[in-house]
Amino acid sequence: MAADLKRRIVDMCREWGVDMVGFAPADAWEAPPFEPWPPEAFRPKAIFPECRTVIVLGLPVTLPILETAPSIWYQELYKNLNAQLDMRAYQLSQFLNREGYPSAYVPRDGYGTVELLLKNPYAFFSHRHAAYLAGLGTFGLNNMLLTKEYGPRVRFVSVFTAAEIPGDGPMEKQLCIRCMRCIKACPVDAIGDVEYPRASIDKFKCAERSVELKKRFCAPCGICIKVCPVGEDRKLFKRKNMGLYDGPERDERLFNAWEHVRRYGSL
Ligand code: B12
Ligand code: SF4
Ligand code: SF4
Repeated sequence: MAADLKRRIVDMCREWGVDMVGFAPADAWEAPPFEPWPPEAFRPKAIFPECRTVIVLGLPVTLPILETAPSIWYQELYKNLNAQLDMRAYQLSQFLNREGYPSAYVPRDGYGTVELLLKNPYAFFSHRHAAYLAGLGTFGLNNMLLTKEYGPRVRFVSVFTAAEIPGDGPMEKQLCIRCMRCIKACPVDAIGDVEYPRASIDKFKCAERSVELKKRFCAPCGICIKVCPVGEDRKLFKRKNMGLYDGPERDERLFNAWEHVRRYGSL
């Protein structure tokens, strides 16, 4: 019964074009796999007491678009993915409600405006931790969840449901290869503390940069996810050789194309 429901959810998501789907038992939050871990009030059962399973959906950030960041192109992709994630998560929660399992989705972000984050840089629920417990990936030094398929170039959304569905995770193998590219590339030195299995970042420095980029119509920054070598998407786009960016094989055509994009539609 539970396995059948799981299959129906996965099939429905595939039809929507959402290939990345994971399931995490709500109880998994109560046994922190590492510290720091989201405090009690930030866990699924505290927010939605009926919750038994958290279903996480992920959509990839297209690498060649992200490479132009900060740019209007990446900003538009970011908005597009956000809208799709929220829509699919809502639809999934409604499907589950119709099936008789009380369910509610959590929006992909959950803050009014980035300026608010300068005072309080938290959301009421963390999709990264949900994706980790759902077996979709592991934390990288850039503080993002790295996936096998797209490295950190995935955005997530979650659905809380009373349905008890078998879980998928967490993933055993650490995906971050500790190359330090994200740390070196951050323009405001926001990534510093390199304690494994996850690093913490200076959320305020990063949020300040986002506020500045927003005024120029090219937020968010995204540099620490574009420079990460992890992800099979690099194969498809022939970007596995990181020397294309900063080695002797540096591809000038790419740099010219990014500069072109950045000259238009933003300040
Ligand atoms: C607030 C926020 C930001 C802020 C703050 C940064 C941050 N790292 O939290 C700003 C604007 C700076 C930001 C920037 C970015 N973000 Co952001 N962001 C969020 C958001 C809305 C909430 C994160 C959160 O508060 N989680 C809740 C807390 C509990 O988790 P935590 O912050 O990890 O807290 C831990 C520690 O800080 C510690 N802790 C220590 N003391 C305390 C005290 C308290 C009170 C708490 C609560 C915790 C705590 O415990 C926690 C557990 O380990 C999430 C969406 C979401 N709702 O999950 C997206 C999200 C994390 N962002 C995302 C992305 C991609 C980015 C950017 C790359 C920008 C971009 N889109 O291009 C950058 C990358 C910055 C970086 N390297 O971390 C993605 C990550 C996808 C992935 N693959 O991992 C998310 C999940 C959005 C999404 N729906 O996909 N982000
Ligand atoms: S999003 Fe930009 S400013 Fe924020 S941590 Fe990543 S590289 Fe640094
Ligand atoms: S850029 Fe390197 S160090 Fe940073 S998260 Fe990716 S693999 Fe890890």
